[in-house]
Amino acid sequence: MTYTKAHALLEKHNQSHLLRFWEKLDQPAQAALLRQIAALDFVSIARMQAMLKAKDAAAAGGEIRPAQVVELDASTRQRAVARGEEELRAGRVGVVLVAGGQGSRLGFDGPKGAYPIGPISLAVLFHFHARKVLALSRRHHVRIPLYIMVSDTNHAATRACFEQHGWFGLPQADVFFFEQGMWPALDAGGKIVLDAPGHIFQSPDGHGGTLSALAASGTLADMEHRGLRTIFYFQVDNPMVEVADPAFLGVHLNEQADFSIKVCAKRDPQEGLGVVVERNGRCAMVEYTELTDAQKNQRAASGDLYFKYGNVAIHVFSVPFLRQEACAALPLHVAHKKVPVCGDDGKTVTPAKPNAYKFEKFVFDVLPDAQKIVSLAFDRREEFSPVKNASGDDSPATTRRDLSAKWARWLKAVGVAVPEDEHGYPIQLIEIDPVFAIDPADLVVRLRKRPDVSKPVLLQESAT
Ligand code: UD2
Repeated sequence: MTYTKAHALLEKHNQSHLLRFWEKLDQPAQAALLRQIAALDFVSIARMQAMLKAKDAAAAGGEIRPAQVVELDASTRQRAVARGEEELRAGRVGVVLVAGGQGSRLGFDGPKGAYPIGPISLAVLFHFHARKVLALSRRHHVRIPLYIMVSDTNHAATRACFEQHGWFGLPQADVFFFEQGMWPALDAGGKIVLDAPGHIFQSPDGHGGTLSALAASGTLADMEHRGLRTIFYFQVDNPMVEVADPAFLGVHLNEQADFSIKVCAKRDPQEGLGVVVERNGRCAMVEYTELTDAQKNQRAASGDLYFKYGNVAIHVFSVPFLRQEACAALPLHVAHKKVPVCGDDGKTVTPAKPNAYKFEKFVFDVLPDAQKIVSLAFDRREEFSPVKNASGDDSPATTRRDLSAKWARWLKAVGVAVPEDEHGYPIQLIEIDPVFAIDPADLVVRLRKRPDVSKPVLLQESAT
């Protein structure tokens, strides 16, 4: 894009201030700014501006009630597992890991997936995700592509982490990175924020950006080309996830669903999990920040929370549904944030109070477009313990504790007594590399000698 074109475009959209330092920029900085301007998505920016103008308007209307949740009995589970395994064996399953977020709450300087979480090994989050994919592909003698969504801010560092760890044993040809979109922030008057003389402030467009990014990057076409039909989707911060869990895949397939969601009982009314609801005859997700206190605390006659089940962002998508939704104009979610701005003197200032609006799309906003959804209940002790905060709930300490407890249950299931503390957690740390075993059935085959549980137990591929 040339300066003249950029000038005309910005004038048309009332954003000419983005060029106000033009004369002071050197040539590479001018070129970089022109590239940023050329990539601005003015259709979405117009929606953001309209949203700011209407920001006091009522939220989505209509009464909400909890959506139906499926709980699997033993025989339905068995049928589901058989169906899911058949899909895996046929090579029709791919895995999408969303890892484009900024992880600011954890205060970790790097992609969240590079955070060391192994209770003993301190292996990184990506290790557990990637090696579950590897273990499954070995079990089913099939290639399972792993598609990782990154953003401009962490793409290079994420790739470097995979390279540094030898792709965690996966064939490099089966690991793909695709970049999500970046969006500018707007001030209260709808103007795009410049954070340096030659630079527009931008942040990732939310995990809802997965849908457009899959299509724009050619990833969706790759999935179709490989004959994939079923995509397992999850977030980077939860190393407990059962990647491509056959029971979940199978229920999704048996129900011919477009989109499926795993849900678990919320820890407490305030836990940061959205809830799946029915509103005006369609399913939708109401994010925790959008539930009122009365709704969060409401109780059913049983004494359980009325909105008992929370979404933990473990999903299955059918590939045709991803194609259908690739161009969907998902609703925007806005947050008032502290955004660095460039003053008239060209210096960057980070304000003490929120000064601008950031926008995101959420992947679960496709729900009302789905003809068929399944909301499947699971036991959170087995599959959910995310790393969100530096300390307290959902922190590295609780995740390592929960991982260790899960693997101790596997040891017990194969007949190894594990000493526990008064809260039922193993006294010694336990860690099992997914490639050593991905479930107790695997463990019973792989464990040649009883581990000494009076010391930390680390079971890895080379161990016998
Ligand atoms: C999310 C869900 C919440 C619950 C919880 C479970 C939303 C809005 N809320 O809360 O309902 O399911 O997770 O742990 O999703 N990401 C990107 N690109 C982005 C933004 C996020 O890839 O632009 C990824 C990020 O890397 C992470 C995941 O999405 O893997 C979740 O992001 P988050 O930590 O912002 O979500 P959180 O904890 O608010």
